[in-house]
Amino acid sequence: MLGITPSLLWKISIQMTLWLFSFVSGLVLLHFSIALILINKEVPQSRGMLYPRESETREVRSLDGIWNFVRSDQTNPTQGVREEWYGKDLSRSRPTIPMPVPASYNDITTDNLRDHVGTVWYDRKFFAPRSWAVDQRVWLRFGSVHYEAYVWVNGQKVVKHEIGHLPFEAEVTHLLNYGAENRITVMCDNALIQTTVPQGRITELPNDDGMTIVQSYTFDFFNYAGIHRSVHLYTTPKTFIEEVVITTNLSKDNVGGEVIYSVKFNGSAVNEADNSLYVRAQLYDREGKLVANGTSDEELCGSLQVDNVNPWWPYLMHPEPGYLYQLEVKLHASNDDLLDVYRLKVGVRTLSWSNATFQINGRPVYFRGFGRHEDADVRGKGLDNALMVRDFNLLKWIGANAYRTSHYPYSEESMQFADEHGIMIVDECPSVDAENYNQELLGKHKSSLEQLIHRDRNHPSVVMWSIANEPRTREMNADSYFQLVANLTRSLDKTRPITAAIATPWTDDKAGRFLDIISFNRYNAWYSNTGRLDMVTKKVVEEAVAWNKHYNKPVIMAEYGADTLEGLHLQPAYVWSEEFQTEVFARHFKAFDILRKKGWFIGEFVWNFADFKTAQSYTRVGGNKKGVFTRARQPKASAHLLRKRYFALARELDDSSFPEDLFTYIADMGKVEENT
Ligand code: BDP
Repeated sequence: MLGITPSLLWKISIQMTLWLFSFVSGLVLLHFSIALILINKEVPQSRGMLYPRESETREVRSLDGIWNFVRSDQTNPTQGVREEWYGKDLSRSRPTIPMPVPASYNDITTDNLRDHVGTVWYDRKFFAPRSWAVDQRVWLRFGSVHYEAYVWVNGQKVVKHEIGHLPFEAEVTHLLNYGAENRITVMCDNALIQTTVPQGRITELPNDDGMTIVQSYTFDFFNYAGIHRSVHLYTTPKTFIEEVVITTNLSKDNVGGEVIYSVKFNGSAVNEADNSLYVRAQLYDREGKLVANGTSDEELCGSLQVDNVNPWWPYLMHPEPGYLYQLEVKLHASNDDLLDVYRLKVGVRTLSWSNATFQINGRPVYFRGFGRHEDADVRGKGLDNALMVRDFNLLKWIGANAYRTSHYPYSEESMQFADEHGIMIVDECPSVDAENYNQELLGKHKSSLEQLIHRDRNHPSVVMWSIANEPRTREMNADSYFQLVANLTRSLDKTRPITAAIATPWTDDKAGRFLDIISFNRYNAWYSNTGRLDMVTKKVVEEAVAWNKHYNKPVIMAEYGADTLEGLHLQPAYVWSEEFQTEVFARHFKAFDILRKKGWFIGEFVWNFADFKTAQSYTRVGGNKKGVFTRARQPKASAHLLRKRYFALARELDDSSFPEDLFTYIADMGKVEENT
């Protein structure tokens, strides 16, 4: 067994203890007792998990497709483990239904699977070719399973992973039947409690049939669950490249580039004392021309010099944005035998920041972007290439240069796409609305950042780490908690600044001093002074100035917006109408232009890119409608306005030109506008 029963019981008992405690002692006492004991403990270090890529030494096979699926009885989540459902085909324990992978399971069926709380099971069969039995290793890798996953192959336990949106893998060489059929079984648990990231609560409530289990959470997006990203089998040689870490530099004039690499290998086939393995690193440009090559030192580190380098630039900041080289890493034995080959894309760029600016390749950046969600009809948070490509087309159409992966890590495929298209990413971990700071939560929060940085450290598109969204930073011990989280983040990556999207008023905030860049979320004319368009501009300016004065750091407005029902038109503007959203944006633009002149205001991010699903609530009509695009990815009126602003900013700041269709011809007026 995987220790499942104790783990699940533990989750539930912690939950109940917290409830009981808060009931008896009141919340203040709860915070006190939990908060006073925060200790800085080491977090487990991730290993391996290079994105699966084929090469002359590696094969990759997808296990995506239709799997078999069973939902457990909500009141008996551990039954399948006790009865060892993983020991045979699931269909022999329970009737199964078909379930697509990757996808969230919630919106696939027509019954109430959507609101199921607890465990569900998946299985499928696959063949392992005979050729894989010889002289290599086989790995099983999941792009992400939300929230907690337990995996068996042929009835044998393989791996357990907690925290959604992040990859995990295990070697399965010894568990496979080669030249024969194999079975993979996955149990997935979506329960969120006070010690998960993000947090939630599970309560037992009376219903018409007796009692039922209810999941609640404070965050504002639906807790979609299941096997969300691709499942791969891949092979490596016995001795293989396990890690590649890249950093890059540019000369002052951006003409000379440097790619610094560090490689780790793993392999029992190599004598421990044999430190004469070496790496041959070769860098190719877009045309496939070799531009630099070198051999590592005995630590498997080295650097490549690139003359007349093409730096990685954000979209619209340069005529050739998102320039990527290909780095070929070859691991050789001391006798020159080629052991393993791995290739990855590399963008050469530098980042720097101060208390007033953020620069890429020595040029100041002004972020024009979005908060987003991985969310769509039917597939929920499941990876969908059609949707991903459509979203990037829309980002470029609207002239955005950045987005925040609110409120969790997005797919590896989308990170690669952002690299290629020059879209800057504020990369956020899954901590949202953190509260009741406790030791267990701290450990998992830090681990989520460790896993995120391990996964995303080589992406040129990642320009900032966001360590939380809207944590309750006025609470007791928010300061020591965020100091520990920020310290860990900095210790893992010194090349990127740290931010967090904060909604606590600056007067009460205890986390900002540990950040490099202050991001704040505020909904003027929506959650405060609803409908009052005359109460936006001044308030935004005042708040941004106050944050800057208080912490003396660059400031970003990370969220602003208004729910908007597509097709609802009301003049004069009235809440929920397209006119209102457009007006709210315009009032913010005015504030941003006042703030930009101050120098330290470095970006504006609309909430949200597209409409998305939330938990059911009387404030949400079919979900959150603050999208500039509908959930089907069609523009609302505000999208056309935002497009004009983002391209106007790009022209003013980055000297880029307008797309031909930016202004619709009206009369001579239109021409005048075009020429200014
Ligand atoms: C902010 C949250 C975001 C919500 C948004 C809203 O960061 O997740 O969706 O409010 O209410 O506070 O629309």
